[in-house]
Amino acid sequence: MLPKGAERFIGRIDEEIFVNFEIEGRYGIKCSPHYAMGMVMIIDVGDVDDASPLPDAVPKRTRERMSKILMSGE
Ligand SMILES: [Cu+2]
Repeated sequence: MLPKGAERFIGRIDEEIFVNFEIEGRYGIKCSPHYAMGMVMIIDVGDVDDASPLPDAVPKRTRERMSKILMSGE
């Protein structure tokens, strides 16, 4: 998940990366090997429309995890 105009970024295993979020919006971060098990992170930058839906392609278990994260507001 990326706001319009934002660029994807990829980190490798055990690689430390630094990312500047200059475009407001919701960023969905996934751990590719464990994505289907729900290893994800959501970063909200600035004002985010909480009603924005999760993409259809998100696997069921991951969708549950992301929904839980969004509901907790953490
Ligand atoms: Cu992982």
